[in-house]
Amino acid sequence: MQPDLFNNSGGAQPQVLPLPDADVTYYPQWLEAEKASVIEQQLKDELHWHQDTIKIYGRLVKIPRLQAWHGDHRATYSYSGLAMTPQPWTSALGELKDQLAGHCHTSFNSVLANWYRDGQDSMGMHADDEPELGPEPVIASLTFGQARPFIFKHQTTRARSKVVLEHGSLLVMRGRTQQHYHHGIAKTTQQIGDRINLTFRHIFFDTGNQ
Ligand SMILES: O=C(O)CCC(=O)C(=O)O
Ligand SMILES: [Mn+2]
Repeated sequence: MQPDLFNNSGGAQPQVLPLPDADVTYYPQWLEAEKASVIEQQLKDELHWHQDTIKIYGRLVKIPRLQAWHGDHRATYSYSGLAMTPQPWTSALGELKDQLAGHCHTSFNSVLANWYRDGQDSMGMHADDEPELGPEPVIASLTFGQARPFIFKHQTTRARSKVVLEHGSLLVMRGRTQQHYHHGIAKTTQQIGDRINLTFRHIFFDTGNQ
């Protein structure tokens, strides 16, 4: 069992997570619950959801969740060996992007959406360290629906810890977090509801028009 990084006694207060070599802040209730529920439904209805197949040890397997990739036209991105061309911003995604840009003092040009349909949907441990994200990416992660533990694993010490990401919460990872940690969402045998997560990112291009 991983120790919890967030002690919820602070209510809606943001908390810098006590992770060595990282810069991660958790904002519970960044979106008010009712507003988050309205947006969750819009995301389910409007995003370009699909389930990709990837090759693992020569075998084709479906990834255990639905995904959608939206963003500026040129924000092509490769993820687990898949090249993804973004769908256009929906109005819900565009509004969130602008709000998050103000909040994080940075700009985002794309968002990866993941829909975990139940406890068997998951995301393996990984870092958001693709070269097109730059050396110290700012990743803004919004959660809707079922709360699930987000696990961190330090790359050198192997220390594991977790924060339960709640409905309407925001997690912002910056600095050298991706260089030092892997993160992921584990499967669970518990009967749980579905969850949508959005990770807003900035993709850099080599054309000079960043
Ligand atoms: O679902 C989550 O909270 C994690 C998503 C994630 O790590 C990613 O999209 O790269
Ligand atoms: Mn990630």
